[in-house]
Amino acid sequence: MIEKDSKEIFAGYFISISSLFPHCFGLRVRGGEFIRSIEMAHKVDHEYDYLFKIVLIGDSGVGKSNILSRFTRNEFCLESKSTIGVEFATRTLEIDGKTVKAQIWDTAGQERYRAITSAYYRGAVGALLVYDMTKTQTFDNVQRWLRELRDHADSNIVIMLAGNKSDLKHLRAVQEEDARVLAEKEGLSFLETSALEAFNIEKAFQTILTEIHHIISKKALVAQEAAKLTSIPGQGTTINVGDASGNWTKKSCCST
Ligand SMILES: Nc1nc2c(ncn2[C@@H]2O[C@H](COP(=O)(O)OP(=O)(O)O)[C@@H](O)[C@H]2O)c(=O)[nH]1
Ligand SMILES: [Mg+2]
Repeated sequence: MIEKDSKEIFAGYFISISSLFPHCFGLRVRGGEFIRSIEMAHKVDHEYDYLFKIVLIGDSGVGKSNILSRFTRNEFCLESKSTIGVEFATRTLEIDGKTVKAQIWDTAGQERYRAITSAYYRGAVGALLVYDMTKTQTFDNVQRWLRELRDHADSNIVIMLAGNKSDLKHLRAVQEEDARVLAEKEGLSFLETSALEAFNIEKAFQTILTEIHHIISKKALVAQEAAKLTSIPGQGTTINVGDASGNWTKKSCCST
């Protein structure tokens, strides 16, 4: 059911972007990729090993929606399109030889009113916490967003801090080193990104997804070892890669 919705949102979003925003570009920069993304939207369900929900958070205007459109459709939009709400967009990619479908959730501008509901965070196994490296205030608010994650998200959530708009070097207000120190202190991964130049966007999501995959692989291994110790020979074992809240979704058991 979720899959059907995602396709409808994906298609609707594409039409609105191309017809309403002539300032948006990137659609035909890589024609092959554009065609491929359309094909991917119509792929038969369940052609993946894992489905991971990732949430985008951070102050309004830092570039979350453009990071999402760059990653899922290779688009960038100069005009803010905060009035257009999209629940999530997806992209499927290979991680450690597994097919992973990333379901990335974007706010529809609720962050401006500090009104993101706990439903937004529910089931998320990864978060991209974005600040604007030309605006100190957005970096200062990172702590507030971390508190928000602590209050609403799973405690094992994988978090990456992203200093976006790295193309605006002459306007830099947040030093890379300061962000690196904060990330280390809080146990987060960190990258500077540019949705405009498509810099480190791919790497940011790859890093989050790989880290999540490593965590579930370890869990599966531990479960396997435990099962070996307790199972009666010849009866087979069951590997449960999910946690109590069912966050870690394996195709064969619980993604529909
Ligand atoms: N120069 C530059 N501008 C960006 C970048 N990412 C987003 N923007 C611009 O920043 C504004 C806000 O972006 P948006 O994605 O709507 O931010 P959101 O409110 O966090 O979703 C828009 O005018 C974008 O064009 C970037 O990497 N570089
Ligand atoms: Mg937005």
